[in-house]
Amino acid sequence: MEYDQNNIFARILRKEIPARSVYEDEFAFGFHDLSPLAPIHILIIPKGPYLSIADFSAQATAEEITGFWRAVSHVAKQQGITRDGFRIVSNSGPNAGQEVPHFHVHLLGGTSLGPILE
Ligand code: DGP
Repeated sequence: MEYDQNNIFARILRKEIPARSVYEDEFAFGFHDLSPLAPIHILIIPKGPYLSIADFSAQATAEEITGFWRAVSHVAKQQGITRDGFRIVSNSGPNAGQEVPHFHVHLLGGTSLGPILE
């Protein structure tokens, strides 16, 4: 599948659609999920055009990969959830219910999250 330059997160990165930003640097953008599933539910996306975690891992530079995961870690600290704990989820493809075809991680915290699958 080709990367769709007009997917929602590409449009958010281009500031065509507003988002409640919590973090931005040259590699990553973090913003509140529109439909939060936990008291803290932040989406973190790389700035490059990657469909999924597999594409990101295969195609991004080492600098982009490092920068992205540092940003994820930074946002977890910024949100104050490192002491009590948090969860990172990345849906990839239809079986996981990936809705937006731009690689993203969900950072979830602020409560006891329960088992990963219900
Ligand atoms: P996923 O299923 O992993 O592709 O989750 C996509 C998430 O993106 C979902 O939790 C809802 C969120 N989302 C979809 N559209 C928007 C949007 O326009 N703005 C924001 N902030 N979040 C969105």
